[in-house]
Amino acid sequence: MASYSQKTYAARGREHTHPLACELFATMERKQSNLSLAADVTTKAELIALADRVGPFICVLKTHVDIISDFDSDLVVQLQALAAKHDFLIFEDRKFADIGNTVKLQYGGGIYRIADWAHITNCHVIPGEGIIQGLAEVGMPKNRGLLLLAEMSSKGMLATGEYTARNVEMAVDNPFVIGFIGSRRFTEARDLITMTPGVGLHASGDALGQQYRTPETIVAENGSDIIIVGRGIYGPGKDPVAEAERYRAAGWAAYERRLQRA
Ligand code: BMP
Repeated sequence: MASYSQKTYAARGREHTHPLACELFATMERKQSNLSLAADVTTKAELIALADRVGPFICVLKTHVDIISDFDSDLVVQLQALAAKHDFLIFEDRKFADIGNTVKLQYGGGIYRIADWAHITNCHVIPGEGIIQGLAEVGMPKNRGLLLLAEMSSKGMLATGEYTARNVEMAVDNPFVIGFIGSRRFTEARDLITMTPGVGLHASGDALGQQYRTPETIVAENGSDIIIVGRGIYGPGKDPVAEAERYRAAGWAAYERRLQRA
C-alpha cells in the first residue's frame, strides 16, 4: 500500500474518518497551502492585524493565547471571524501536560476556554494515556482534534526513541488524535497528520535552542504534512505578506515534488 504521504491532500480529506481532519485537508487543497503561521505576538491588536494580513496564505493559525497581555473574549470572537473570512483553522499550542482530570478543567474552562474556539490543540503524553482521555471528554463532543508532541524541534530535546514510539502507539489507538508535532511521517497504521515547527528558509536557529530546517527537507523528504513558521514570516525587518507567500509557495512546491516521487 502506498504511504499516506504519497497521496494528495484532497484524497486524504475524502477518505479520513475524523471530520476535522477532512476539513483541514479540504482547506489545504482549496488554498494550496500547507503553511501554518506561528503567531507569537503579545498583544491582541498585533495578533488580529497579523492574522488578517497573513490569513490568505495559511491553512492553520497557531496561537499561544497565554502570551497575549490584553487577552479577552472579544479576541476569540475576532479570531473566529478572521478564520471564516480567510478560511483557516485555529490551533492553540497549549501543550497540556497534566493528569486527565486537571487537563479537562484547563481545556474546557479557565479564562481561555480553549475547547470553545480552538479547532486543534496539543499535549505531551508524559502523564500517560489519561491525558488524552481527559482532553477527549471535552473536545470530542465539540468535534475538536488533538496532536501529540512526538518530537520537538529544539536542541537537546528529550522526546526520542521509545518515548516517540509510545506517542505513535497512543495516537493510533485514540480517535480524538488527528496527528503529531514532529519532524516526519511516523506511521502508516492510519492517516495521522504531522505538523512541523522549526521551519526556516534562511536562519539555522536562534540563541535559545530553536533549530530550523527547510520546507523541502520537512515535506518532500521527511513526509511531514504542514510546516509551522513564526519569525521567518514576521521577524524583525520582514514583510509578513511577502514572506507568507514565499513560505506557502515553498511548502506547496515541496508537497508537489513529494507526489511526483510517488
Ligand atoms: P519560530 O518559527 O518563530 O521559531 O516559532 C516556532 C513556533 O513553534 C513557536 O510558537 C513554538 O512554541 C512552536 N514549537 C516549536 O518551535 N518547537 C516544537 O517542538 C513545538 C512547538 O510548538
